[in-house]
Amino acid sequence: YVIKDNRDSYHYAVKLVAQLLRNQGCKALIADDSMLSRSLMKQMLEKQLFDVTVANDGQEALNLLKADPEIKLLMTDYAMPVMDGFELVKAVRHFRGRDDLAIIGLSGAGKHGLSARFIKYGANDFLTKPFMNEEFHCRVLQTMEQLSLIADIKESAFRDDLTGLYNRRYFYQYAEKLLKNRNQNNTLALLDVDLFKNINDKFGHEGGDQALKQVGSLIRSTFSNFIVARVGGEEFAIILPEIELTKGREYLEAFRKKMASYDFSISDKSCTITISIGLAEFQNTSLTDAMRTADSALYKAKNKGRNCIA
Ligand code: GH3
Ligand code: MG
Ligand code: MG
Ligand code: MG
Repeated sequence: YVIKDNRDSYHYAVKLVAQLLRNQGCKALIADDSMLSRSLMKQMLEKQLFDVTVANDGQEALNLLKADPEIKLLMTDYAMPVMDGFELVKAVRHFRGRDDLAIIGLSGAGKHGLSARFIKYGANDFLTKPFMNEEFHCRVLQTMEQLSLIADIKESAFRDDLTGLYNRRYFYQYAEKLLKNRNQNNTLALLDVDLFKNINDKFGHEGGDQALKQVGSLIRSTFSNFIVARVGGEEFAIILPEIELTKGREYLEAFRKKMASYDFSISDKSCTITISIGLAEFQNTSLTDAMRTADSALYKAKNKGRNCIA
């Protein structure tokens, strides 16, 4: 049905199908006091493969949004009992940013200035009721496409492209936030490949890259439930949330051994690679401080002769 409406543009249809695939399983919420309007929009959003929930007023919608961070699209009417569309948009933007939730405001025709106010309060777009089906689909599609683009940009900004791990930027920007307001101890591990210069000398820079990729995927698969980042050339960091130092040390010691006996293959030649590890325990303190502690522990591990933990 959606495709039929877009017979005039083949390219648009292709783009649309790509976005529909991304919409699949995505949650959308409709806030509207008119039953007719709710069921019409629900049908239309289901055609775009959304998993749709409805609310009769702004307050009900706000509660649903607070309870479910998986909702990615909000379609909201202006005039509703209890809480109107403007208040809803204003309130929801306090905890759901434009990079995380798309909002389209709606209202009956003939009320000037509503569209501008919706947008000022944080909506991404606006539709006048009664709307043309094709316009409804185009606007929803475009708004969701923007959300997807933001997700793609974020993904590439926060990933290290050699290893596919999170990068330093992600580590410092997000890891700290994830740990805030938790009252338990966390362990931070800083891992540095031993004598990596020798690997580069022996196998060339490309061989060195292959080694880093393999080290990265070994770390990632072993610590799949934790936050892992490549924080420097041949340096990796792992956060083990709510895990005490003694326990953390056990995990890292097991990993150190696993790595030391692992058979790496670089340019079809087998070789061994070892790492030195610095640990720090922290609670609510800044990650930068914990990194400083882990870094001086790492320095000790190197001095102790490498392939060990401090
Ligand atoms: P140590 O045991 O003391 O850590 O010795 P090291 O040789 O590993 O120490 P150092 O930190 O001095 O050298 C790290 C080297 O890693 C230097 C740099 O050329 C290399 N390196 C950094 N990033 C990359 C990368 O992305 N690819 C490759 N191939 N090499 C890298
Ligand atoms: Mg209404
Ligand atoms: Mg280093
Ligand atoms: Mg090194």
